[in-house]
Order: sequence, then C-alpha cells, then structure tokens
Amino acid sequence: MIKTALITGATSGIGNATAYKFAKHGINLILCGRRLERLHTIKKALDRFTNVHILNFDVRNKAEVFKAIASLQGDFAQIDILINNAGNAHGLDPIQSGNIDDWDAMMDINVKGLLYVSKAIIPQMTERKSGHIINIGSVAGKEVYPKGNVYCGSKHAVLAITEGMRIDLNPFGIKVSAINPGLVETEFSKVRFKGDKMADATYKGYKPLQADDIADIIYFTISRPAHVNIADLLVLPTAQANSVTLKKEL
Ligand code: NDP
Ligand code: 8X3
Repeated sequence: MIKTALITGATSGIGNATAYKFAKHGINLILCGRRLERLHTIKKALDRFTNVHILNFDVRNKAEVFKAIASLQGDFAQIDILINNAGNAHGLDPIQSGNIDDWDAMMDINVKGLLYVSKAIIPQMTERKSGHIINIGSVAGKEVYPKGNVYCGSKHAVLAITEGMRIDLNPFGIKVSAINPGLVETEFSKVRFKGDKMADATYKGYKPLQADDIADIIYFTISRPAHVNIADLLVLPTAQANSVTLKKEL
C-alpha cells in the first residue's frame, strides 16, 4: 500500500532531503513550510516520482495549522507518517543577555508548533490504530551546552514529549521515534546567527553531517517491519563526540 507522509520544514535542510528520499521510494508527500515559492519548486521537482501536495503555514499559528491539515482531501487525507522537523535555533547567548524574541521563537516553533501539528494529526492515527510519528530532536535535547540554554530546553522538551507520545499512543500501535542529530550543515546556522559570519564558521574545519545523512536514517526508521520501532537515535558527525567536543583541523 502506498503511504502518505507529512513533513514539516520541507523547504530546506533535513526536511527537504527527506522529501527527496521519500519521493524516490514512491511515498506520497504533503510538504509544509512558510516559503511558498520553495514549496512549489520542490513539488515541481518531485511530481515525476510521486504525488505531492503542499501546505503553506507557520507552525506557530494554531488556527493556520488546524485549517491547513483539515483541508487535506482524497489521497492526502490519510497521513501514515508524520515527520515533525520544522524548527531552528535563534541566537547563542548566555541566559542573562538572551533575547526574549529568540526565546519565544524557539519555544513557539520547536515545541508548541510540534504540538499543534501533532494534535491535528494524531486523532486520525488513533482512529485507524496505525501511524508513525518521527520527531526531530537534537544532541541539544540530550545535553546542555554553554549559551544553548533555551534551544537546549526546547529540544529537551521535544524528547520528553516524544517519550510521552510513545507511552500514550502505545495502546494504538502507533510508532513514535526521536531522531537526534548533532551538527548538520543546513540553513540552521544562518538562522541561528542571523546571517552573521559565525554561520559559515560553524561547519568549517571538519566534516559535518549532511541533510541527506539524516534523511537516510529517517527513511530507514520508517521502513522497518511493523514490529520494529527505532525509539531514539543520537547521530553525530565522526568529528563530534558530544555537544562540546569537536575535532577541528584548522
Ligand atoms: P533548516 O533551517 O535548513 O530548516 C528548517 C526548516 O524548518 C525550514 O524548512 C523552515 O521552513 C522550517 N521552519 C522554521 N520555522 C518555521 C515555522 N515557524 N513554521 C513552519 N516551518 C518552519 O534547518 P535544519 O534542516 O537543520 O533543521 C531541521 C530540524 O533539525 C530542526 O528541528 C532543528 O532543530 C533540527 N536539528 C538541526 C541540526 C543542525 O545542526 N542543522 C542538529 C540537530 C537538530 P520555512 O522557513 O520555509 O518555514
Ligand atoms: C543542532 C545541533 O549542537 O547546534 O540542534 O545544538 S547544536
């Protein structure tokens, strides 16, 4: 049976690479993001592999999230796989000088946005007693690093919510997985450092993970047999030992 996956944050990085990977395996796609032009471009590129539908909304906007997901019809009404990927870090500052707008963005997008999207989709999964939810956490959800405070808090919350989902959805046979990457070269640092030169420096002097590496793992996770759930994975570049230990050749 052909499955349908909804991917948030499909306009760049990990979500985008996952969309391409899934399309090549014939999975129907619902691609979400705020940058509509990019969604159209990706749909155009993937239409020859699979059926693609785009949903243009901001995960922070509760009403938009529910309206967008309620609008799904026909082949796209049933969501078998939910990839909660939309998210970013905003800033890297000590708690005493952190920016409140950055804090709001991280909690509203990474935590509340994930909850809104999940709330809009979980009822159809419990009804059918099937489904797979993959939440993209981070090494930052496993350990806190200097100046990571609120971003780490948001990703710790994602991990706790993932574990809670796995417990509560257990009676329904719904798989819930956390994929927690370390440093991945995407637009992530451009967003975190607002285009500052720190953004480019983040991935210099070592070989970071690429979005495609994580997409491979996400595809592996969703393609296991029905009785196998990859519950929680930490994936680091070889050069990275933990949040604060990185072997750089300078
Ligand atoms: P990118 O910046 O490349 O991608 C982020 C995606 O999230 C974009 O498609 C963006 O789409 C979407 N997004 C951001 N804000 C919103 C919003 N308010 N509403 C809807 N969509 C939104 O970064 P990554 O691919 O690296 O990040 C993907 C996930 O991976 C995030 O959850 C991140 O925390 C996590 N992660 C990243 C790591 C890294 O080193 N890169 C490591 C560990 C985890 P648009 O702007 O079009 O809305
Ligand atoms: C992204 C990885 O180390 O920048 O979640 O927090 S890190």
